[in-house]
Amino acid sequence: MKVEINGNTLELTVADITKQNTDAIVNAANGTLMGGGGVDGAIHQAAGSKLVQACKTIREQKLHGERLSTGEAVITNGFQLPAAYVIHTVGPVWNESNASTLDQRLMNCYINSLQLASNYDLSSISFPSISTGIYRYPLDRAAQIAIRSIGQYLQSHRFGEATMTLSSKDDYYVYKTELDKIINPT
Ligand code: AR6
Repeated sequence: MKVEINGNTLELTVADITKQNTDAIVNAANGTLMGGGGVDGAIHQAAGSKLVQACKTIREQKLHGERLSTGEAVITNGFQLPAAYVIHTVGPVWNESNASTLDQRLMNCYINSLQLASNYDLSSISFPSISTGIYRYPLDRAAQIAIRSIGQYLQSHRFGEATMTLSSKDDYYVYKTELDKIINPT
């Protein structure tokens, strides 16, 4: 499914994000930036070991040894990936008692990643479903935040193509439901 928003496009697809040849792919990382399971593990595996070296340099030089905060984003090359760049962001770990703060941080993941891509003059980006795997965010809630955040950004910027790259048909239909809501508000 592909929709036009203010001259930009927002697409939903079921695919392996490590195979996407957009200018950038987004990694659902953790604050250490040292790799992990899920999509993070798959991206590091496909990019090769230079990716973790680049992340180490960011930790040392840009973050002065600190972890990347939830909702923030940094950029590296894509090395062996088809995508030229990887934007690493840290989604929130779901915790029902703190939902509205976490929602804001999840929104920041999408907005900060798009902003960083724009700063690098990139015009296409692929996102995974941030926080809905190991970080256990409720899928419908995360999908609504993702679609609204990307939609808002595209509404107010000249960007290009944003793609949500989903790992299953089930996820796809949840995201499609949220995208249908912003195209045909009732
Ligand atoms: N392509 C597209 N989507 C994928 C792929 C892939 N190759 N592999 C997994 N997914 P998760 P999180 C989907 O757990 O919840 C890591 O250890 C997956 O099915 O990767 O943000 C990090 O280091 C799910 O729908 O990310 C962190 O510690 C979505 O990607 C932690 O996990 C996100 O699932 C981050 O957890």
